[in-house]
Amino acid sequence: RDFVMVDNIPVAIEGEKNLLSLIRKAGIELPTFCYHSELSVYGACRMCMVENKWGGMEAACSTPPKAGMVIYTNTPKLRRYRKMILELLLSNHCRDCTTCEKNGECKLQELAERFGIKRVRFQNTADQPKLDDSSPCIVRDTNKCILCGDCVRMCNEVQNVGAIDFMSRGAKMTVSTAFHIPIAESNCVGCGQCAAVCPTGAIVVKKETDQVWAALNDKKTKVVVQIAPAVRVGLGGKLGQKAGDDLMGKIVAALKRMGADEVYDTATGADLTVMEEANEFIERLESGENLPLFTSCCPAWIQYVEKKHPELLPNVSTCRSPMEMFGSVLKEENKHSRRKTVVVAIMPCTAKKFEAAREEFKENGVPYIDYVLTTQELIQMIKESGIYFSELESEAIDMPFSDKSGAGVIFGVTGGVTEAVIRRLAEDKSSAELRSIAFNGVRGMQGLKETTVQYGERELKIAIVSGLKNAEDLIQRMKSGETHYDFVEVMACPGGCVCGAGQPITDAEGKKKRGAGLYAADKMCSIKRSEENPVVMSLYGDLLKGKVHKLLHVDYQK
Ligand code: HC1
Ligand code: SF4
Repeated sequence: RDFVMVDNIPVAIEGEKNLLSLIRKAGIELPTFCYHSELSVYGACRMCMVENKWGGMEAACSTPPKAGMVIYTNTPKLRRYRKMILELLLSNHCRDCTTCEKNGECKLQELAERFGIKRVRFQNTADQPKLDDSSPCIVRDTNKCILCGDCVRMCNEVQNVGAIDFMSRGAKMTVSTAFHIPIAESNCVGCGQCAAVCPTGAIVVKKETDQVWAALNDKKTKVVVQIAPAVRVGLGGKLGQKAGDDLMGKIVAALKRMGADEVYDTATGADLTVMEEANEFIERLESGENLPLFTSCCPAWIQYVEKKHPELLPNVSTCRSPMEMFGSVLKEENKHSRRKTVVVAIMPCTAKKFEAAREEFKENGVPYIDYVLTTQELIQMIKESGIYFSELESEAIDMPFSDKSGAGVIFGVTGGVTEAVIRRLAEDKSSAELRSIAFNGVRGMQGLKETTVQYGERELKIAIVSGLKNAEDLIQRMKSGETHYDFVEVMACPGGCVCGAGQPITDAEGKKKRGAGLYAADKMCSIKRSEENPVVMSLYGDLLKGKVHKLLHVDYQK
């Protein structure tokens, strides 16, 4: 077999595209800042340099493995080289680590510690640009940028947005929006994926924990919380639990201890979405108008359509996202409450913060959702409160909205919305049919999935995309007439909400576990279909009477 000698040990070549993967397979954690398997190879940080048998150095991320290669990963020359890079990076980097949002999670901090950097010999001569906190989703601090370009490639290659790019040259080089405009005024869609790949604190998720603590501590305020599908499987790795495990019961218990008055599951809102979206889809199939129907749950996707393809707005479902449907219901339910009601949504997503602040989702200037916390912020609050999360006993969701279906739960993974809608449309309600829907091509973390379903006489063509570049490619193929669909599910984050930028950062394996966790949670639900959820039925018969349009729909075209 072909192999490479890595530090005098033969390592077989098994299809690795670069030396870096081969070396990591051999159990050596080669340091990198700018390498991400889902992004193109940039080779800028030079931390992954290795030495060959002649004493020459090459970047492991951009060198393909060849049989017979002899390389060394930890020589005195390499250690000196890596320390020098770190020292230079630290020299013009803000070093207020203890108060940095990324404290404890920063790659630069981690590598400085790992390589024993104790002093920095160089002076910082760079300008100190101001913090850009104009966006409701992310905060940019260029003082902490190490120019690895991860955010630029994510925004361009994976999301096709191009809101940020390198500007200027040499020592003046920075990552910026066009003409240095605030990020909120750029074409950024708030997906937060740049923050998810940023190795330092240069781009972080915007935090609202102080406002939520204030509401929780105010006796005159009733705090009603809803928890998104993906959150329950996103905390695991961080709070001493297994990655991907469903921790909903413990989250409810933690929130109750922190002072939440009522805790609900956004999956109940997702059940309402399934009902409304399925109706809308049937209406459009009958009229033949505005097909394909694009899903509307993902606020970054909505912004993408608004900014790049406004001509497609009539095709976007008029359904509010589950978060907003449920938020409207919760505010309506509490309309006559003596205490002021604050609705907090805990989401895996940064763009939900933008969605909650949209004018469309306010009544008399008051938003249906007062605060959106990401999973990361929830973890922060649990840590702050001192709760031993592992030891918490699970608690149930509150009445009167305690029921949800498995269909609502799987919304949080790519393909989940489609599977939920197909469950609703299927005439056959047997468990064999449920299984066959699951094996019909809707599951899996691929960026594009296609399937067909029979609806009466018609064979419906369905596409499921995640990652906005994949959505763009699909739009172009539809526009050129190369393909057509009747229904298209779009989630901006590759893999769907489980991979949202508000979740703790994880690798591909961790993301898969989260997806699997939601399908396992679906299995544990006795109610499988949205239309079987008694909460949904009672809402239609009562609170939603005459208010379906007002509380569950939205017109983004206005
Ligand atoms: Fe999602 Fe959704 S699934 S958008 O990914 O439709 O954020 O989890 O809450 O609203 O239900 C996110 C997740 C979430 C909505 C639902
Ligand atoms: Fe680009 Fe998304 Fe970051 Fe905005 S939030 S800059 S769209 S990657």
